[in-house]
Parts: sequence; C-alpha cells; structure tokens
Amino acid sequence: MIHQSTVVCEEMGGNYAWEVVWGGEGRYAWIAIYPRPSECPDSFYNGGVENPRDLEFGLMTVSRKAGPTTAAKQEQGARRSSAVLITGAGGEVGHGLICALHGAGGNSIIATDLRKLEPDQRKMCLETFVGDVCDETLLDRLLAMYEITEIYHLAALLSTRAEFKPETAHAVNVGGTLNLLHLAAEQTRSHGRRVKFIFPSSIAAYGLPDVATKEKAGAIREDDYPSPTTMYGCNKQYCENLGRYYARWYRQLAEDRIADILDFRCVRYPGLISSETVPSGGTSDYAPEMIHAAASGKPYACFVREDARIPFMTMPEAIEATLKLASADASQLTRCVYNISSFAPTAGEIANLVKEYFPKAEITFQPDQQRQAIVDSWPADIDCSAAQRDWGYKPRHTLESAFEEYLVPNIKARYEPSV
Ligand code: AKB
Repeated sequence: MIHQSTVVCEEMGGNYAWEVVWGGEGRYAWIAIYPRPSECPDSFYNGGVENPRDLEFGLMTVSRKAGPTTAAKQEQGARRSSAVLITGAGGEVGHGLICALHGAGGNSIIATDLRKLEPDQRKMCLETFVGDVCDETLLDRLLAMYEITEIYHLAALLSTRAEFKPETAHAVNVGGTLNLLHLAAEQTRSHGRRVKFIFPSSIAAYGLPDVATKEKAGAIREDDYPSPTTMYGCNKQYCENLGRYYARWYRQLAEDRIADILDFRCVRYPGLISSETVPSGGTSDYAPEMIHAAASGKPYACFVREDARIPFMTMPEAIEATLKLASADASQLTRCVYNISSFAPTAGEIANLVKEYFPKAEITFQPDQQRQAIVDSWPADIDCSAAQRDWGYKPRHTLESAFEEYLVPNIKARYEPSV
C-alpha cells in the first residue's frame, strides 16, 4: 500500500514527498522521504512511525524513530547495493586509496569530489559523484542508491588554504564531517550493521607554544599539546572528538538510542610525500614540492627555514597504515585516534638528499614568517607506540630508503622523457 502526500520532517527541516511501505508488523510502518516527488528513488527509508494511520492526514510532522522492521530491511537490502564511500576522492590520499581498495578486490567504491575524477580513477569506482560534502541533497542521492558500510572521509581544506578562508574551511571541515557522521549513524540504523568511519586527522591537531618547547618535547603522544593554532588544526581536533562522540555517546538520552552506533577510527597523518601527485594548500607541502621541482628541473624557494622539522611519511605508507587500521580487530583498539609517521627530517636534510639525487637542483631557503610559524607549532616528531601496540603499525621507510626505493625511481620515471 503506497501513500503519497507531503510531510514536514523535523530533522530535515522542510516539505518532502513521502511514501509508506508497510512493514507488516502490526501498527508499525516505514516512511520514505524524498527531496522532490520527481526524484523519488525506489528505496530510500528515512524513519518509522508507530501508527501508520497518522500518515493518512497529509501534512504532518514526523521524526526519526527506531530501526526498520525485518520485512522493510529485507526489501531495502534487496534493492540497494552495499558500497564503501570515499569523500574528497580526487585528492592525493583519495587517489592512492581508490587504487589500493580496488586492487584488494571485493570493494564496491563510490566516490565524491568537488571535481570530476580522472578517467582511470573513475574506472575503479562503481559510481562517482561531483559535489560538496556540505550538500545534504548529494548525500541523500547516494543513500538512495547505496547501502554504505564503510566511509573514508577525506574531503577537507588544508592548513594553508584554510587560513585565507577560515569560515569556509570550518563549514567544509566540520560541517562536512558532521554530515558524514550523521549519514553513517543513520546507515547503521537503517541496515543494522555498524558503519566503519575512517577519518584522517593530522599533526596540525597539535599546537606547541614556541620553538623551545617544540625542541624540548621531542616525539609527543596523542594527548599532548592539544591547542592548535590553525583553523584546519582546530577543525581536525574537534572532528576527532565529534567522531568519538558519535561512536560512543550519540543521542545518549534518546529512548531508541543504538549503543556504539559507529566504529570511528582516526589516524593523525604527518606531512605526506607522494611520487605521483604534488599537493596544494598544505603547509607541509615544502617537502614534496622541493623533490618534484628538482626532478622537473625547476628552481625551488623553500618557504620554511633549513632547521624546520616535522614528521613525514610516504604516500604508500600512509595508505597502507590507513587500511591496516581499518581492518584491525576492534577489540584491540584502546583509543580512537592514533599517531603515525616514518621519519622526522629538517627541511635542510631533505634538501641535501634531493641534491644528492638531483645534483643540478636549485634550492634556496626563503622563509615565509607566517607559514614558518605554523610549522613551528607542529611537533618535531610524534610517538607512534599506541599504533604499534594496538594494530601493528610499523613504518616501512627511513628518509634515506624512502628516497632510494620509492621517491627517486618513481619521480624520475614520471619526469624524465622515456626513450
Ligand atoms: C597540511 O599541511 O595542511 C597537511 C597536514 C600536515 O595535515 N599536509
């Protein structure tokens, strides 16, 4: 039996066409709510009502209730295919993650980004969506078609870019994450399997007050120095807490609360260096920029001092570690947030190695005081012992082996004309 009319949905703040799907269990029914009647997909359940007769009166108010009936669940499951969602998939990490998940087989990937993904990336996905994580209609469209079991929420404005548009950064970095956490929780509620939410945080979540403290602190632990000085860092720090809240305490006073509704796991990335892609918008970008400039025969003016030190790792290591955390046994995880990093060189040490491999490299140091101050507020090194203990994280490279085995061969192949 199908009804169509208009309801005001409290949590979605507007008028929507609706359809009733009888769950077949006494007075319980599911309603489906769509943005516009013309866009009604086949299956899109948003909530339940205890007395379906109430729905026969056209304009009314509903709010989300307990999980779907068995019959509704079966009907829904039969119509939507399950998928892993990657947001911000067009960025550096997304690029590597799509390849790795696709390569591992068995993953149906759906991906979103502000821009259309490259054709080779699109081929590895079941479907790709161009749009903003702040756009709830986009997220609703995804849910109309897919049952999401795992989310890698990568979309973010990085530390340098965020300082030019802090409010926009907040809207994307926090608002977008909130949307995705809500989506994940509602997915668990709808299909009954706890959604895994993998969130990349950053060393930007730390804030050391001055260079002397930074030097003295050495390798710091996850809970040390939690007062970031950048909008991006504040956003990451807060979203780590939001993730923890959704995982453990979401709607803690509601009668129909589902305990531990999300499986939220987070890594704090150091600066990342890829041989495939050149980053933009970050403050740790000087390391990859220096190497790519040298390989492509361009001079490079480094925007931090020679003695500036922060932790780094290669992109393949970051992807490998992210997937390792994602597949770790939940019972072994003693925390939500983990440091990971492989080496912690100064900018001068990176430049010296670049010059060994590319003797013609022209590298100068022309520090930008503001960007330098951001790097000075980030730790010189981080302690990864929690990740090692709980899920077996192990760095693969030293700075030297990263150059010798990964960066130099791949970057040379990328920039040197093939003969
Ligand atoms: C940035 O520089 O903003 C990022 C980061 C360290 O998270 N690469």
